[in-house]
Amino acid sequence: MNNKEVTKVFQDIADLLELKGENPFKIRAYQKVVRSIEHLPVEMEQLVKEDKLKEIPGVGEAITKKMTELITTGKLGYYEKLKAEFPEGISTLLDIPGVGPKTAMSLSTELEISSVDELEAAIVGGKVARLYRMGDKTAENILHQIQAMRRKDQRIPIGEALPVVDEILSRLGQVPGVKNLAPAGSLRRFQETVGDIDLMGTADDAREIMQTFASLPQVKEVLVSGTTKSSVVVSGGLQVDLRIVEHDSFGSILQYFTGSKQHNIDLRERAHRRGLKLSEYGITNLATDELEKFITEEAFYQRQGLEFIPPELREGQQEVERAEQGTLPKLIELHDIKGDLHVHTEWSDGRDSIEAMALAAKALGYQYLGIADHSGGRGIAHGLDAERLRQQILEIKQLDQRLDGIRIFCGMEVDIRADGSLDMPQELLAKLDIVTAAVHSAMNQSQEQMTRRIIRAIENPDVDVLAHPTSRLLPGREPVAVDMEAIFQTAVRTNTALEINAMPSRLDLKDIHTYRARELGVKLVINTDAHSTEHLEFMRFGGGVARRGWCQAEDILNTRPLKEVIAYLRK
Ligand code: DGT
Ligand code: CA
Ligand code: CA
Repeated sequence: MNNKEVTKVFQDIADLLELKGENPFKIRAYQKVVRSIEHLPVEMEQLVKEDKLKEIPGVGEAITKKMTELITTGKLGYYEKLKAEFPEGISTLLDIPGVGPKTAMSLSTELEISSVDELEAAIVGGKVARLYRMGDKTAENILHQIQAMRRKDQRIPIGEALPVVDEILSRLGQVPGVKNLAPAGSLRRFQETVGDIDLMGTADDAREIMQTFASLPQVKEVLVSGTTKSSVVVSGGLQVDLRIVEHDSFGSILQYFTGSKQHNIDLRERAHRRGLKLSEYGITNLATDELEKFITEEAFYQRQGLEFIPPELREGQQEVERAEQGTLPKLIELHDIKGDLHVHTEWSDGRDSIEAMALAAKALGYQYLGIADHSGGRGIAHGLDAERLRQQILEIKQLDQRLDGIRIFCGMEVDIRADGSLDMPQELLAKLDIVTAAVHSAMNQSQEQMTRRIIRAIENPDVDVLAHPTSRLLPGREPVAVDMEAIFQTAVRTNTALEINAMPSRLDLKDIHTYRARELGVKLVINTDAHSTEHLEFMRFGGGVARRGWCQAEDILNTRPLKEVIAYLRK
């Protein structure tokens, strides 16, 4: 049973306990567990084997027992019993935003609805609106939520969503009287995929910006068109919501809709203990019923005695606690990056020349660039054999002499063969400034084989960096089966750097792996894996992953100036 399936069961349990009207603390305990599992960098099956479930935050004796039962037998008696107390499919209904416990109960008892499809049919057939206290408007709202949920099921990689958002924002920014404009939601938190896009803004005249929004060329369908909120679907099926509020409330609304939901719940509970109520409108003093609005998020957090929490950290982990102590990390910024250590050229499957890549890197203000064309191993187009690598080294050295202001490293993205050996003679690898190793074939080896294979490569003294460690692709290709914890521990021991591959279809390491690797002291490097000069711009995506992994500049090798990188590579 994988972590996702375990999450689903514990989420269901929390929902059903809520339905039952159980003690909120108990429900909260299960919700916490769900969150912890979502952020777990290892498979729980492995933790069961190693008797380490208790190390998961929020997991005590009782939950350990339940998890063990579920993971080892595939079933959980407690869950089965709990489910039997309720009509079938009710937890599915609860997954729909806007459907609370009461509604779910009456839908399933009075209309015998047990699935989203049945609910949709019932709404369209007018049955739901006729339910006691329901009415047309509520029923229609649920229908919208179902449609939005379906659209959201196809999550879009952030690399596809961000350019669309940039374009929309630049157009909306031209509307007169628009003061603030920013993305919120998962996109702003830099999640690797987004379900929809949430935009926030303030304007003198909401109607004008809303009109512009609804008539953007990207818009395929207008779902809702109002003065405070509009929703559209753009090409590619992505839903985009725009909310416009008064200038003085921008901080409040941006904070609320940036989420995450878990982060907001943590904040809300903390505020409540201090006599404050949080909402999208601001902070209400419960004693006086006075509402305080916030122009900036900084002021919003400050009012609660908290340090500003960067969006990438707002995932309901330790961030509120750390903000209270004033011990949040100073996250890495794009301008901290001093070079890129993994790019391709026309020598293998890249588009541009070494010189063009070097000049583009220099134009970005970089101090160094690592050329890393493919080795000729199986399945890689135009990979270099030993002879061509020798020629390339010569050419790079000449070019490096000729070009001022940027150091070009001789490197290679060398293929890790199925047995963990490298696809290039040792005497040649020893000539390179930097060797980056990567898996490109035999991806469906067993976890044991794959782990042994990658560890052998990391232990190879010629290897400086392990590229895109899990080989996953977004969307579509699952990560290879590999024991990441063992990889991280080996990398620490051998002082081998692990790559955060910034290519939007990779983002590999991903956020939770980055978090764990950093925690263990693994040296990390953010590379774009650029196959053309434009791809050098992918660095922002890798930066987002690093920030979600709580990385500071010092955790990332390529924030170091040239001298330090050379020293590191010599070791
Ligand atoms: P997504 O769209 O699935 O990629 O993820 P988000 O985080 O963008 O979620 P979305 O679009 O449903 O809502 C945006 C943010 O708005 C969310 O992160 C927190 C806030 N929010 C929305 N609905 C609720 C709610 O019912 N309760 C709370 N506390 N916050 C909400
Ligand atoms: Ca969203
Ligand atoms: Ca949304």
